[in-house]
Amino acid sequence: FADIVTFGETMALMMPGQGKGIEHAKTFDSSFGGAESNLAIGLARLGAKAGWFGRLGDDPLGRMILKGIRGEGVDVSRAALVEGEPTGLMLRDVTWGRSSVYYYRKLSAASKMTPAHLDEDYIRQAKLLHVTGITPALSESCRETTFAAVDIARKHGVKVSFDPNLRLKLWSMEEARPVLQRLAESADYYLPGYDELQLLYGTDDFDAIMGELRKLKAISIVKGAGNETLIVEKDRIDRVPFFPVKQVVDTVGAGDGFCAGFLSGIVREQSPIEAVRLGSLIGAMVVQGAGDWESIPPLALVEAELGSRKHVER
Ligand code: KDG
Repeated sequence: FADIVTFGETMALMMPGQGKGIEHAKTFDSSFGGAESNLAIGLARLGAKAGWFGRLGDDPLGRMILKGIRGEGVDVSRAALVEGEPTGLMLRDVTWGRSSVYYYRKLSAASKMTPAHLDEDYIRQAKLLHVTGITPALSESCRETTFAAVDIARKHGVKVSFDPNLRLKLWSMEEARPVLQRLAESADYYLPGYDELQLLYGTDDFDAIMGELRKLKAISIVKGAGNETLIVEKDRIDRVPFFPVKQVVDTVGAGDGFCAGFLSGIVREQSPIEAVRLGSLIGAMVVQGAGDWESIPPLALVEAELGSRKHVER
């Protein structure tokens, strides 16, 4: 069983070797990624008991993914390999300094998830359930499943965290807005990026955005407002500066790494400020390596890093 439970689609991830674009590449590095399993792997590396579940095809890619997530120490006891349904795939490249993602995931095994695939006891025994805005973008039944999982958590007093992970390649802003709002309203911890909030509320006005967040019962952790993270509560805003980054290699996965750091702090009963500092540090380390989750650091490295930085409370 796991203290932090999450679920969603994990896809095979192919990236061209030798820094070429997909169109001209002859060889590809093979890995996998998905916001929720990236988070679960991050949590496991940081010493938390994390569980991930989802549906994968019973095909070579699905088996590669399941072995990979299990091998990182995540509990995958509720994950399923489904015969006759494909595993989703994504390709990613960087051309002319711009990173692009291409999805091949319509009708994947993951997109066929329904509320019947949820194990109520598994969610009930957790301290926290984490959901993202990617899962409800996959299909109508995935949307119902996301709401059903949140309802189960609420019913049993399990805390809920929510990262909107807005993916406009999967749905339009108009379709996404009411779903993401509803999930934000049910969350205890809401982890949007500032750019996502600008799109969600259709405004650049900082005070208006903060006003919207203050209506929520959640503590909002707003990533990337300038070079800092904001912790927004009803009556106060705290600001935590980003950690310096020597060289940005790949920004994908940084938000998931941040979330892993933050939630691992929260389940260890750190204050939101301490937990955000941990998240920030992990985010800064993740952008300095390639891949979605490969460069999430292990706990020992994080502790060494924190020890060398005086402004971090311990
Ligand atoms: O946060 C990183 C994710 O975006 C990536 O792993 C792929 O889950 C993914 C998605 O659906 O975009």
